[in-house]
Amino acid sequence: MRRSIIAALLLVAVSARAQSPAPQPIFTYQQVMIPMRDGVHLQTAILTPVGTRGPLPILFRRTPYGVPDSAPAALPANLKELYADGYIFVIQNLRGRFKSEGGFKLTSQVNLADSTSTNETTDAYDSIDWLVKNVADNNGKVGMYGVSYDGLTTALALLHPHPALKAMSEQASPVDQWMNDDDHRYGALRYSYSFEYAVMEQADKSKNTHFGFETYDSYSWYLALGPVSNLNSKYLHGSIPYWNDEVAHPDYDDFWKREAWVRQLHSSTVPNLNVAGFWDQEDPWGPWQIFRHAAEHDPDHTNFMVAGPWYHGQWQAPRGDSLGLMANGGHETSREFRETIEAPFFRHYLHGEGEKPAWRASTFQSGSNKWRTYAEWPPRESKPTNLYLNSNGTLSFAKPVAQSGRAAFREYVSDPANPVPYRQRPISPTYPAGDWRTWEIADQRFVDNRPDVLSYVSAPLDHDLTITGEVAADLFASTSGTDADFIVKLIDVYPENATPNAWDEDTGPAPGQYARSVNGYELPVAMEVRRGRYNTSYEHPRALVAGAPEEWKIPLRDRDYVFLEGHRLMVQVQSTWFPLIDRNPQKFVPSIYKATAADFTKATQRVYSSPGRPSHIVLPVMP
Ligand code: PG9
Repeated sequence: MRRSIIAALLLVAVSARAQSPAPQPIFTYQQVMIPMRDGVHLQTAILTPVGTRGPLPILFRRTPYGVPDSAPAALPANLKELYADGYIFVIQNLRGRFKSEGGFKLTSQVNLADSTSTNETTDAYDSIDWLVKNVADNNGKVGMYGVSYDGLTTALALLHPHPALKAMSEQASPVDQWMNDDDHRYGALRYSYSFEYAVMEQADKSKNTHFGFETYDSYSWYLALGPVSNLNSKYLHGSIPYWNDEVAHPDYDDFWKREAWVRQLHSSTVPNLNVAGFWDQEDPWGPWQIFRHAAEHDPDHTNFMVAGPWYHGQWQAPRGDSLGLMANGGHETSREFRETIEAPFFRHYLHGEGEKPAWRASTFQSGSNKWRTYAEWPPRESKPTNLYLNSNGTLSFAKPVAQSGRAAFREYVSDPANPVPYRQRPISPTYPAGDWRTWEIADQRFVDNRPDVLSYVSAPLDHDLTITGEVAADLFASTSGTDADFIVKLIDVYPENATPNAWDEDTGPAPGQYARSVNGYELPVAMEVRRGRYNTSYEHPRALVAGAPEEWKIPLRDRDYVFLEGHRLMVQVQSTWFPLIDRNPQKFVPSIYKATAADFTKATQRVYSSPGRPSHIVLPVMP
């Protein structure tokens, strides 16, 4: 009896579903080949919302990753807010990718002085010109937007914008691939990423290629490979042009300076909402530089900065209620960003409705877990305050005093044959991006007890400590070798009785799993590497003097973070971070990319803590 009732109910449900009308298409789809000034045609998809009346603005995105070949059956979560306001969405493959004609160079070189050249700036210009003249029912206003490469192609339009380009939101755009974006950090090669990425984009024009590692743990693969030069001799054989360029140009030469397109930007040419993630594992730095360059001349205040607790692009995830182990105090930061910042921004400039932002910068501040707005960045009230590394392994705001009989340094042996992994092994390949996305938030206890990692810890804080602005490390350090890397991490150590966090829908496993304990969690707030050969000049590397202490200034980027009462601060120092950063041979050679296995040597690194050599972190402390 019971069974037949259930069967009857099921039958009703099934036939109700069968009778319910098929879902209505939300977009009409069109694909066109748009001509550029040199006759090259670019593959472009146009998605027009069904059933809208009256002309609409265009939202334009330019990508190397492929355009949709049909209209989406359902609205992607990140487009909900924009869709509600009404836009024609246009997505274009860059030249040389998929069915777009021409060659894909994977560089952002733009020579404004050469009127015959084509590049991403001219391609954006020509495409917008075509779109406003040819797309039905557009209102003559175009916005550009996109994350990472799509953010870069957005930002490059700033250099010579088409008059119809009325607003843009570059999100995680790189600006200078040698200095601090995907491929290097102040000249230190972001080894695994830049190699795997170049293969992904340049191995095959018609797809995104994942390099075939023979082992799951890429740490052991890269270590067994030996010197960087073996990548070409054993695997690539010169087939990936961008990788060839990288190893042909180790120093900050004209190749990289031309690549650093932001050097040509000195004013806010188009209203721009710059967006950055504080834990962005790829491009955390570029948006801040675009924001600062555009601010050089911004009389109408059209240049804005937004940052939050996000991995690369996480602000476009459905909710953003946590990042790894770090919860956001009940906030769905990604949805809130789109609803209250991104959509109103485009609504103001492209639909002429609502106000422009009243602030210059807005952040979601972790720790306090609150949205903040700032009239200027960094806020005037934030004061650079030194936090000193002491030779007994503590951290304090008091400068070290001379101590007779006690060594004013700590030391460790750095061995390129046994480098410190940058995240817990096994280290999966970068693509498809599984745990790569959240490694910057990983609990640092996994390296705490390594003999080649120094840890310095403060006493528990007796009040909340807010840092807002640029953080930096100022190390006094020496090596027994003639080249060296120093990696510095600023860490928030949670108390042992911290409250557990829930898993996040964007980054965590299936529902029903246990909340993760954050007791004693060592949460990295800022991390960076500095390569000794470039300590005094980026253009002209030089050998370090073995045993001679020198000052290492290591920028740790913009932050907005509250270390809560009861938490402790920690600083870790180490000299390898593998395979994120290639291994420094620790012996000076003209190019590390030509080093042989015999060049790699152990070295003893010292970090000083004396009145004359007071290693410290500079914290932008808010009153
Ligand atoms: N971080 C990627 C990238 C951007 C620009 C240049 C090279 C790589 C990306 O996610 O698109």
